[in-house]
Amino acid sequence: MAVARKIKTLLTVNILVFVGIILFSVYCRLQDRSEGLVQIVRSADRRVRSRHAKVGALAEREAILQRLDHLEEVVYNQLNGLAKPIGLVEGPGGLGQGGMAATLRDGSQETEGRFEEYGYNAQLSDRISLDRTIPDYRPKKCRQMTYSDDLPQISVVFIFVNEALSVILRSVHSVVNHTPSQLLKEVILVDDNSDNVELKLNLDQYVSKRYPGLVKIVRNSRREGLIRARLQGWKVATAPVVGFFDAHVEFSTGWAEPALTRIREDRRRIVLPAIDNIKYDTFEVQQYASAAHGYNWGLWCMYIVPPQDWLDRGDEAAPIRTPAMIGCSFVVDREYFGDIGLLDPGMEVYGGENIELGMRVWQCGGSMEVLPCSRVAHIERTKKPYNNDIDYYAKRNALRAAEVWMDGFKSHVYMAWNIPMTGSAHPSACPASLPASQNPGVDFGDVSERLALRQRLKCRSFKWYLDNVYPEMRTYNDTLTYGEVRNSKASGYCLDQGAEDDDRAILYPCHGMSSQLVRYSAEGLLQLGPLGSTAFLPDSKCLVDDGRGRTPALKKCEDVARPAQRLWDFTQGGPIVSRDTGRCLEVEMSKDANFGLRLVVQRCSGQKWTIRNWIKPGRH
Ligand SMILES: [Mn+2]
Repeated sequence: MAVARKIKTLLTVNILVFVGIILFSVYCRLQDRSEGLVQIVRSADRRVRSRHAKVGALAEREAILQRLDHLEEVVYNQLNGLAKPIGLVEGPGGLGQGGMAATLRDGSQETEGRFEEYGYNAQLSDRISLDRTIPDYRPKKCRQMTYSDDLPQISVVFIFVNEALSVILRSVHSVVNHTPSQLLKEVILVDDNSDNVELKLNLDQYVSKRYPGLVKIVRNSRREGLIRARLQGWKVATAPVVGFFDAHVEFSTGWAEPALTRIREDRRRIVLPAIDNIKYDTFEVQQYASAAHGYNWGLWCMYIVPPQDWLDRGDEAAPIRTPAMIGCSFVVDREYFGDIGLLDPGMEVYGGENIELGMRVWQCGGSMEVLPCSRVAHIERTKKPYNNDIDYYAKRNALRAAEVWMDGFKSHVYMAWNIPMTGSAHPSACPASLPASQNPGVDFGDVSERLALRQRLKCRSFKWYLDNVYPEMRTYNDTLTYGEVRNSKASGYCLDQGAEDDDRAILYPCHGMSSQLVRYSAEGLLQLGPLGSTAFLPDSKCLVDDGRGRTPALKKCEDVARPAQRLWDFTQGGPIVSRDTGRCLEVEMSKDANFGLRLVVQRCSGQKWTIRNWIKPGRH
């Protein structure tokens, strides 16, 4: 209590000082030089500044009077505390200050429950001030940079569904506290139909009193998913630039100016503030290394090493070219975003839209970059909303991106997800012999509008994009067939890469997941395991008959002593024959093997193999 009283007293003293300053400024008819005033007088400040351009002395006096009016309200708010009645904390100091790790003394049952609900320690969040500071992790050089004072304004959009109120409000406080008031036009909160009642009335009342006129709330009357929620935010945004963020972020000092500068220089740039991490359990803020945002062939995003030319340049503050984005933080010219087709509204929930935007902006004449001088800390939640079905949506969304933007390379997405290329949209492209029951029929919906968009924007090929923007990606264009491989003697069992470190293929009950993905190439390689995707990940290994024992080996394809040892003849429904030894890959019954089945190379006895999917009608 004593501490609370001290803080209250301090605040009161502060406020009295501000009142003094402002009265003094009225008296002297000074120019509006309120740069140093803290954020509590911010919204009044904003009103003044928006008129700053061509005001006469009269208008200015009026603005100052207006500010005084508002100040009264601010003082009231501070003394009474808007956060306190809803169980939250405002103001400087306290737990987690400076981005330090925090803990609760009373780790109660409730903590557990809310952890489950949100994927972070919401109870701890409630006790951390909405105004806490976080470390400045910008490269040193960024702190010396100066920016033009006529940068465009930004609307900041936060999207959420069932998020802790304190976490949402900290995102809001943080962006207001760390964005120059004349640059922050508005904050838009898009609620994707949350169930939680505290996100309705409490949130409404709080922001309307705390940030009158600054914060807009948009509520979806049904759950649209985070992709369409962002589009709702974009629709109501009015500033020339829009920033889209998850509602579990905190902004670093000076995050806005470099981003707005880069966009003003070239409106076709999509700028990604660099991401640091807020730990989900302690809310400690940790610096992440400089990274670009890439993805694998399943179109799932991941951090990747920055491009070589960026590393060679040795300038930590320089923008990092990136093929795509993680998606929790991006800033874009509002009109340009509309011109290039926003996010694909035909995608569901989330996943894939972030990759699709990367492909699209590059292929259609724009660019995407991570900006190390602009930083946002983000909670990586242990649990995300819509978790149960996210694999299905990610798959479906990936196929939409593949069908529209990836030309011949779309086969890679089908391979990565082990989906036959016989989807509803392409009945003509496939051999007719695949039983319908084997086709999971992922319906990716109608992409005709997106294809028309690509035409209209006269966009480049995916090949161009890979060569110029994502050269780290491995390609598998000579693949003939893919999917799990079954032997006629052991139904229900599939070829499997087995343990990753023992270099031995096995037979295992079929599940069609990554360890059972097999690709057979035009050259004759038989590769097992997930697609290697980028050069940063290990590639799948080659099945090898080295002619010595009866056990086939799994080796890195480039490590095979004699190339012929890794080549096989394989026809659908026929044997798998080593081109080097003429032996066949077969299954042997064996009591001491797992499942009583052993994979061997031996004299051909007529066993037959089938593989699930094929791309090109070849010799099989
Ligand atoms: Mn997030």
